[in-house]
Amino acid sequence: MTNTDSDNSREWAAQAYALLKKRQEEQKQELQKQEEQKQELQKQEEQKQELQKQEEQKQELQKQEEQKQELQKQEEQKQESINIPGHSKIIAEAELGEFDDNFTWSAMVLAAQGKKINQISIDEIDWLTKLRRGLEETRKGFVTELLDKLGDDPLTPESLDDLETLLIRADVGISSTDKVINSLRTKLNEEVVGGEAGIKFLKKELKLIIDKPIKNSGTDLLVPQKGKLNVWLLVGVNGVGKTTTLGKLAYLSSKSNYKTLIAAADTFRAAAVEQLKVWGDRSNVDVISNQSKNADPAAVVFDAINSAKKRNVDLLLVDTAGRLQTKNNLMDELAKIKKIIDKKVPDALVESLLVLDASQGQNGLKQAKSFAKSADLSGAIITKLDGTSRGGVSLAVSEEVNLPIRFIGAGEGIKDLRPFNSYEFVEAMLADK
Ligand SMILES: Nc1nc2c(ncn2[C@@H]2O[C@H](COP(=O)(O)OP(=O)(O)O)[C@@H](O)[C@H]2O)c(=O)[nH]1
Ligand SMILES: [Mg+2]
Repeated sequence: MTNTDSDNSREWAAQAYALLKKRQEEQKQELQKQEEQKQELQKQEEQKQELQKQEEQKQELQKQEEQKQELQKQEEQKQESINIPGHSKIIAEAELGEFDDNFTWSAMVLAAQGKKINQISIDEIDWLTKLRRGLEETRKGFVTELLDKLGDDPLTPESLDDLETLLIRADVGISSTDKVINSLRTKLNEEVVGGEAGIKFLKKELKLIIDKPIKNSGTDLLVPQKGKLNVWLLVGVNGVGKTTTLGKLAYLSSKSNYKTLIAAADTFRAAAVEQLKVWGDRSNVDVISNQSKNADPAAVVFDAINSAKKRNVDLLLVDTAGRLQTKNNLMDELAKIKKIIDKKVPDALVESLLVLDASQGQNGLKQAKSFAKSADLSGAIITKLDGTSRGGVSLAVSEEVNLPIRFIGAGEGIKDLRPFNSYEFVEAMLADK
């Protein structure tokens, strides 16, 4: 190898080395870059995780805050229900009681109306139990004696006399009693009627009397009609249960998804508005009122109709005053309220429902008659059927005042009002235990 050759080869090697070194350097740099990028990514990943963790913590805190608020709300509601004995704002389904005679009877009444097992609710059982228990006093002076008197023997003209007395005593009224007794007498002339068959026939006759005004009205079950403003006026003398009934109706209505509004048009009783607000609050229904002294009831209704129109309300429930002493004024007032409704919403479906306290028996019936004469009534609501011996007055209302019974109340709780069902009523009134 010549010098030049070796020089050349050294040169080449140096160049190669340099090249390799450069490549290595470049690779190193590349690796470092990748490493840096990796670290960067990792850092980003960690930051992301950190952020996520923070977000989760935030949500957790928010959840805790919400839970705290919920607990606080529940506590307030509990407090509130303590303030108002017998009522709770969280209205749960009734508790299932014992499997006893009450349950069996209630279930049988439901089954007899074609209800399937999976359609029965505890609330329904609860209500029927209440109704049956409520009518116990009416029954005591009536069915129990009747059964004793009838025994298993066939009905005789004498047992019809006894039945007549018992019906009158249960406040069924003379006219209804005559009707039932005459039908039974006719039947007796045609065939032999045993005790049990007699009761069955009696139930059928009583149901016919109650059903007549309902059939005549063309409406079996009163419910608000969608797409129109339904206005239900609750009328009746003081203390019969108008405001309470209105509260229960607001609950039923809003629970059935009707947009509901209350008009506090009893402007004479200072506490009436407060009483209504408590009820409205329990079923999330707003109350339109005018707190100023001696506010005009018709003006409250005027405001309520405006609100109802704006809010697309289905059912406007109107509480009215019931001072008996100034009956003429009362009737004028009702007429004025109706006029306002007619003028502002001519296509509204107006119901004037007379509220009657069953425990007042024939006295209540007298009121009903005088109201029916002056006010244009379309239906009746019978209250306080719990614990009265005068439940029979419902029949007198149907027969003598010719009003369809639309709802019945049997207790002071929010659920203690139901649409009237003549079958259930007669079964409860004549339940044999
Ligand atoms: N036991 C019982 N009490 C009732 C019933 N309905 C209303 N009451 C009570 O009757 C009283 C008068 O009721 P309220 O609604 O103020 O009557 P209003 O003057 O007609 O508005 C109140 O103590 C109610 O709790 C019911 O169905 N059963
Ligand atoms: Mg009232």
